[in-house]
This record gives sequence, C-alpha cells and structure tokens, in this order.
Amino acid sequence: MPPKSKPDKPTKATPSTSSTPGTQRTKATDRRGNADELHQGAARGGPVMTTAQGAPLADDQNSLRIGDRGPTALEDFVLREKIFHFDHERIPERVVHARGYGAHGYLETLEAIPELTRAAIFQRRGIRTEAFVRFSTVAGNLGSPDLARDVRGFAVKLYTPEGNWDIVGNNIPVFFIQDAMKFPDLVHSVKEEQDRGWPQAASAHDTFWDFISLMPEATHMVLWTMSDRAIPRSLRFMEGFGVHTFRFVNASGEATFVKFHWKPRQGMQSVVWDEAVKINGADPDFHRRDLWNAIQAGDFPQWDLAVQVFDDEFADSFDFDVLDPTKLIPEEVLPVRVIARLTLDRVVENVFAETEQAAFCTQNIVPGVDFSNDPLLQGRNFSYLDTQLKRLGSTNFTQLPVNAPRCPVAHFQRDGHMQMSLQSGRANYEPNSFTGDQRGPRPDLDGGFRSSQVPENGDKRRIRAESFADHYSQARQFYRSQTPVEQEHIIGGFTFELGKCEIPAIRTRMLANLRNVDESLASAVADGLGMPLPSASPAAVAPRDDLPTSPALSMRHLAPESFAGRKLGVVVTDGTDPQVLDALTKAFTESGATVELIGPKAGDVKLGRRGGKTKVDHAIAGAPSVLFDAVALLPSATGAEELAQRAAVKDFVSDAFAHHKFIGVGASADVLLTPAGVEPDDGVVTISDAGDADAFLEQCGAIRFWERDVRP
Ligand code: HDE
Repeated sequence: MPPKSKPDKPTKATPSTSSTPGTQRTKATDRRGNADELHQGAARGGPVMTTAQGAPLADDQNSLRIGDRGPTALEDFVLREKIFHFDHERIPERVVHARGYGAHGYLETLEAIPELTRAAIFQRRGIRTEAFVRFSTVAGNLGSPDLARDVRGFAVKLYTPEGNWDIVGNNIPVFFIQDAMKFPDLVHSVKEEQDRGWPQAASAHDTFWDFISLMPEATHMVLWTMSDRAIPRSLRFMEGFGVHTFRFVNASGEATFVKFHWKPRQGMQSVVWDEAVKINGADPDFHRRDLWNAIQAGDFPQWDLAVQVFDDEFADSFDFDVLDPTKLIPEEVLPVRVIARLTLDRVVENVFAETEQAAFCTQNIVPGVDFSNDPLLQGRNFSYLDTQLKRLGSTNFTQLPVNAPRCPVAHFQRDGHMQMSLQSGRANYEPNSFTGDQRGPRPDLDGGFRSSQVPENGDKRRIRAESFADHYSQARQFYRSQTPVEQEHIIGGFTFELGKCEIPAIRTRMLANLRNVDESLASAVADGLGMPLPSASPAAVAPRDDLPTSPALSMRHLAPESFAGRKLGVVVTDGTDPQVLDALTKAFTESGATVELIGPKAGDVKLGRRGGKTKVDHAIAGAPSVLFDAVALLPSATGAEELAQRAAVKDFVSDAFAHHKFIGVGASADVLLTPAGVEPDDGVVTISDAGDADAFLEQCGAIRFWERDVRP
C-alpha cells in the first residue's frame, strides 16, 4: 500500500530562535523531520536569496515533489537553474600553469627613464600602477601540490594608463627550448604519461627525461630545475624573470634591448627536497596559504623591478645569441638597474573570478615596449589569445574585471559571446562620416602604439640559427657558480629524478650530456645511480671552459638578511616556562617573524609558574617541523618525558635537524634530541632562560645551518 502523503503545510517564517544571530528559523513545533530544521530565513534587512533571475526564494532545501515520496516536478525551475549552473561551474584549467595563486598590488616607479622608454608609467618617479600577479607551477593540474619540483610562473599584469602590460615570466631566467615548435612536445613529455595517467606534477619520469636527454638545448634549464630554485620555500622568496629579450622604445623611436628581473626584497630561500616531499603531504596548499597569510598580516611582499638594458653592439659582443631564451646575460657582465618596486597588498576576493579568470598574454604590451625576434616569444604571442578563448569561452574575456584595462577602451570590435559593454553610437566601422557620439574612436596617429622600426630580411626557411648552437657553456657556468651545498642539491636532484626513470638508456643519455656540463657533476650523479659513466655526448659547439663564475646565479647572492617574514614553531606542553616562551615570542614577532605554538594536543596548555592557559596553534601530530623555518622545544620536564614517547615528536625533531634548521632547546628538552638522532652542533642552540631568546633569533637569521653534515 502506498504511504499516505501528508498534506503540504506552508512553513511559517518566525523571528529567530536559533543560535545563529540575525536569522529566522521555523518554530521547533513546526518541525516535522522533513528537512524543516535546515531552513535558515533571511535576517531582517539582510540579503534575500533569489534565483539568477532575481525571484526571491522561500525554500533552498527541498525540490518540488509530487507528494512526500513522489517524483520531482518538471516545473521546478529553482532546482533546474541551481543544478544547471553547478553543472557548468568548471572551465578548462590552463594546459600549463594550471595550479596558481594570485594577489593584487601595485608597481611604484622609482626612477624615471624617458630616455629608454616612452611607457607612461616610467615618465615620472612615484607613479603607482595597479598590478595583479599570478604565481604558478607548470606541470601539475589544478589540484596538484604546491611544493612540486617545478619552474614557477611569475605573471604580472600592469594596468597602465596606456593599456595592460603583461610580463608573463618565470622564476628561472632561461627556458627549456629555443623554438615554439617544441613547446607541445616539452609539455606532453613532462605532464602525466598518457598511457597511465601519472606522475602528477613531477618531472621525475621516463618521458620527460627521454625528451630532455634528446634535446641538448634543455640542459641549461634542467640545471636550474634540479637546483633549489625549483622548490622555493615561499612564493615571496623567489626571483622572477621576463626570460626573453624585449625592447624598450623611447619617444624618438630609439630602441634598446631589455631583460626584466624581479628581485625579492624578502631575500631568496628554498627548501630541501625531503622537506618539499613532506610539505606536500602535510600542507599541499603551503605556498598559497603562506602568501595569503603574509598579505593578510600586513607583511606585504615586495620585489624590485630591475632591467638589463643593452644595444645591438653589446648583444653582438657575445658568442651566444640574446634572442636565444636558453641563455642569460650574467649580472656581473651587465648589472641590473632597479627602476620600480612591486608590492602585493591585497588578496583576491574570489579565487575563481580573479585568479582563475586572469588572462595573461605576452602580446599585451604598451607604447614604449616591444618584442625581440626571440622565436619562443614570437610563438608565445600566437598562443595566449587562443588559450584564453578556450578557457574563458569568449573573445570578450577582456571585459572580466580582473582583465579589464583601467584606462578607457574604445574600438569597433563588436558582439561575441557574453558581450557586457553597451557599445553605443551608430557607426561600428571606420572610416565613417558620422560626427560626435555617433562617430566612434580613431587611432592616435602620433601617440598610439607603433612597432619599433627594425629592418628585417632573409630567406624564408625552417631554420635554427647557428648562434643558438652552444648548449653547454652556460649550463657549466651556472653549475660552477653554485656554492658546494647548492651543487650537492643539484646532484641530488638529478640522481633522484633519473633514478625514477625505468629505461636505463635514458639515464645513460642524460649522463652523457652532463659530462659536457661538468665532469664532477656527471660522476657524482652516475655514482648515485650506481652506473658507469658513458662517453660524453657529441656537442654541436664545444662548451667553453673560460666563462667566469657568476655569483648572482647562486641563491646566496640574495640570501635573506634576517628571520623576518619567516616562521618559528615552538613546542610547548603543560608546565612550559612562560617567561622563556614570552621572551622568545616577543623577540621573534618584534623582528617581523611569525611564531606558532605546537602542543601535544589541540586546545590549550597550562603554562608553568602560574602562567595560565595558552591556546596552541597546532597539535604536534598535524604540524611537522617542515612547516616552520626554525623550531624551539620548550616542554616542561614532565611534558618532555611524555613527548619523548611519541613518533610524531621524534620525526619533528629529526626532520628539523636533517633539514638544517636551527633548533632552540629549552632547559628540559634534551631528552627529545637523542631519540631523534640529533648530535648537537652550532645550529642546536640552548635556550636555558629568557635571556637566550635574542641570541637564538640572531642565529636563526642565517635561516639554515648548512654546515651541518647530514645526508639525505
Ligand atoms: Fe607559457 N603558456 N608558453 N611560457 N606561460 C601559458 O597561457 C606557451 C613560456 C607562462 O598565470 C598558457 O593562459 C607557449 C615561457 C606563465 O595565467 C599558454 C610557449 C614562459 C603562464 C602558454 C610558452 C612561460 C603561462 C596556458 C612556448 C616563461 C601562466 C594558460 C612558445 C617566460 C600565466 C595560459 C598565468 C601560460 C603557452 C613558453 C610562462 C598555453 C606556446 C618561455 C607564467 O598560452
């Protein structure tokens, strides 16, 4: 027998009896167990929920049913519209750089450079230009972890008074390939393999190294990606580069070459590989959380925009080609000149609307900036519009708030999907003979954008210039410019990645290429792989052995000057000495660092010496030391005994030690060291009383104690 349906009874909205302030709930007596208890009515004067067409809703819990247990009515436009929109929420993720995070800010001009460029924003010191920046990894999909070993995208959109200027760069100054023709192959090789669907966000697999080992031009770049540059501690702690050579053009039409650099004022800092792997598990959103937290706390990250400017004669003085994106000009040869400062001071309000819909395009330049003939840049200029159409679905993506220029826009481009602009007037073409409002815009014959006049000639051919043929000299220069610790990490990177390749011939081929870079590097990697060294691969141009080392290529040249902007994790228990904790917290926070407390459990600890209750930020099981830049262990004697029994605590301490972190050791914390394999050294610092806090802070300023001899 069908169940008897109960007659519909309208729910009466009554003043709130719930604990949610300002909301109305149905009276307890009205509830019948049929989801009425879920209803939250609009607060008096508060926003009323509507359909997308604006019709106010009375029920957002239940679809329209025929009887209590009957079918859903076709006329339920409320349900249909809600599900329809949900079904279409996703747009294609970026084919590369899918995983990213953005923030708003501004660029402040520090030096007027009218002699170099007529760009409006560089005509006067002090001009502020609104900016949006999106950082990204390259290979991983939208949901991949932040700490993948990968290049980081560093894309900057400057909303200038003469249109949007996008510098769509990376945190590494060179690239894998020389010609746009190879980009799809490069990307296919690094993405998850097509027959199995893994690995995600990792270059440590056969297809990537197969491709790279067959493309000697990629060698310089992989030296960088195997270095610590590819595992930054924070997006705030990395350099950015425009990579290609561009042009500046002044008001007289005179052009110079220019390369763009972003120098982090926070100093550069990376993690070690084992730390990256563990951060990915402990907090896959580590980078985005860090950026968000810093900006929300008012610790606004800043980068200096610096340029290397040079002319044709200078370009011709090199035996490499300045149009070759696998090459750089060492800063010692051509120093960078700081012209502006970028500050990120506002997080996005809505990640999808802003970060996801941000459409960067290399071809977005402004009067005073122009392209060079770098074949990779030329290829990119074709690509970015296409990708925006695919992702955002309409040629009108330029009208989305994050993409819309902040200056007036006027043209005769018309219609298209999702046209938001009411393009008024009669004429939608030119020339036309209308006048006034009906006439529409016309080009500014004197002030508008003009391409820099460059003579070009030559045969039409598919060709790679001979000047692009030296694939190893700068790779060698990069490797030899690293500190021993950095070199060790590069060796570790290659050994790990090639060790993940299952096809021995790929490893052999890569080792043969590495011999052209540096014999000691090749032998150390071969040794790590347990393989004999093959003969060196033939090089198109013999690598130079006389290039001077360039200290600017080492991350040490922009090492942080203090612990400011970094995070100290302090382990506390019931009975922790409040004076020592206070002194430590005060010293670190006053210096611009963050301090987070880690307890045996979530909740509170009761400090000793009548210190009262203190809330901890984390339970130790969920806060491994990889999340902190330095740690301090301040348990009470009883607390330490309890902690010493726990595996999470042992890992916490041994990882901090293995990752070369400074470890502050309170009066009762010694018992935590031996089980964790810690052999006290100068990076393990005693904090016996409050007076030791400043000295510990001072030592933490070095960020890592690299002298510690620990092997992965
Ligand atoms: Fe990109 N690249 N790229 N790229 N790229 C994209 O555009 C492409 C290259 C870079 O945060 C795509 O909107 C080609 C070099 C960044 O939204 C796509 C070639 C450099 C971002 C595209 C390159 C970059 C992208 C994918 C070789 C460093 C993220 C989604 C000719 C200088 C921007 C999108 C953001 C994104 C194509 C090479 C940097 C498909 C064809 C070299 C930072 O258009």
